[in-house]
Amino acid sequence: MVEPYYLTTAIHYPNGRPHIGHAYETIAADVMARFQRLRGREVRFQTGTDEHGLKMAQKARDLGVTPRELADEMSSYFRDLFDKLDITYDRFFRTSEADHHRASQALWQAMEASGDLYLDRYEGWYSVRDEAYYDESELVEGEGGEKLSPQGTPVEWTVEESWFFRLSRYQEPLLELYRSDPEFVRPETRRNEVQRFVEGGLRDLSVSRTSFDWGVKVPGHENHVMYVWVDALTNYLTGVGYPDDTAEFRKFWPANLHLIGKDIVRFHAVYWPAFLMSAGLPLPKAVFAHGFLLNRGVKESKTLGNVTDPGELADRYGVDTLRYFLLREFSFGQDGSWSHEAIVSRNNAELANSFGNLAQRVMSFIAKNCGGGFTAEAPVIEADRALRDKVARACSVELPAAFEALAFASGLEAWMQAVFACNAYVDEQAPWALRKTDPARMERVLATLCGCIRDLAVAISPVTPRASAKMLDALSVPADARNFAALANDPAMGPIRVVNPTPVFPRLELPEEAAA
Ligand code: ME8
Repeated sequence: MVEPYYLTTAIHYPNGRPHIGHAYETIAADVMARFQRLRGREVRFQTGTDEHGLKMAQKARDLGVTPRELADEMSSYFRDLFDKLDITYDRFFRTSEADHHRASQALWQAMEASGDLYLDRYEGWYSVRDEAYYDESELVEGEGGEKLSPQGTPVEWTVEESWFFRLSRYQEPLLELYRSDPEFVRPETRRNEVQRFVEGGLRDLSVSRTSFDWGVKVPGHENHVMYVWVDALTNYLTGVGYPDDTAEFRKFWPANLHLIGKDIVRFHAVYWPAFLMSAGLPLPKAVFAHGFLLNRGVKESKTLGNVTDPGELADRYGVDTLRYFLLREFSFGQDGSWSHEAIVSRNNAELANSFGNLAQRVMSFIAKNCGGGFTAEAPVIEADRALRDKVARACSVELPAAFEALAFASGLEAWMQAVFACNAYVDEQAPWALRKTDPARMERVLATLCGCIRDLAVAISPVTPRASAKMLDALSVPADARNFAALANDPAMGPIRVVNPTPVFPRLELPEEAAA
């Protein structure tokens, strides 16, 4: 039986255009989705936009449009961006869609049936920017003495009739969850953070609002809309058919992975499992929080004028290069700082000069000098075997183990070491010189290299899907042989046939404004 694999990104606030952090998270999730498909799993991959809440309502009011108009326009920019970045989502989720309202109300009713919801009055601090309630003790002081959330955003005192969720009941069950399943929240720093927060005691959570109406209505109390995080988190259930489609739901729920950023761990690792426990639903298997991307060490913001359009980066440097850079440059789970120089030098050193050049030199030589193909007859010698073993280990063992653990950068490092080994082998074996002296040995060397290039192109294909597809086309590798099982079944790769090889990783120049 094919094992299903369900993964999600956070759903993004469409109160503005997408930024590089959105691209980073969604690319990482797409790499994971493609990687799992390559392993033969049946993948369900969901991303989308989180359209309700006060932040959206206020932004729409400022712009003089309705929240729905704002959501429709901005959500389309996210979708366009993800299409441009070759994101293979199965559903682009929008929380304003009708099935989602029904699902959120069903989850609400399940929590109500457990006796976990009650009506009261909320008095406390709220940050519209974070869409989060904070305890007085969590607030910090701003430069002008004003109160700020721990994320540095403004907070306002809020007094409102509200439904409450009995979060306090779930303190022990949550602590037990973190103890019994250390993989539930990763990386470890985030797990420790969450555990400390829960150990500090949990207060019941305000889960509805009455001061605005842009949201999912509370069943039976139509003057209340659900707190935006209640419906936002429910998207993970709606997307696999909750509450109706039980076959699909049973297949994909619980999710294997919620991939999110480090600022929203509390919602995913405290509130979300508590809601699910209350509703009697299974918990997701893992929540992984990645770090934040900075622009030359500085957070991008409109006031600083350093906001980058990720679509422009993709146009300028190529989608594959951007995807590779984002996963290769930073250790996943930690913050990272990007720059134009870093993208260009990573591309040139690794993709263009090392992998691209290797593939193009070998394949264009075969196209020109070997009539496009041959079957190598000369014996395999120790140097050939050693290279094939190293490349197979990197591509079929080391990279997959690292990707499975979301350690993308170290998986790519193992892959890069294999590319370097191929280039060293070309220098040592000098196949071009063998053309006159020992053509049979030349064919064996070239065949060894073609097998390695195939493995390398398949293994890297979740990260650089376009370039890998072109290389594998040129190597005449059938579509159904571009996966890990095929590499294992056919390690030697039989007859060589090369068709129209073209360079897939051009060298890049630093744009003038970045070089200045
Ligand atoms: O938090 N670098 O939406 P969002 C890396 N709607 N990741 C970043 C980032 C940066 N500079 N800035 C933001 C929300 N992110 C909610 C989620 S899920 C049920 C609801 C990440 O648009 C952030 O951590 O503010 C989050 O995972 C995602 O982008 C969407 O952020």
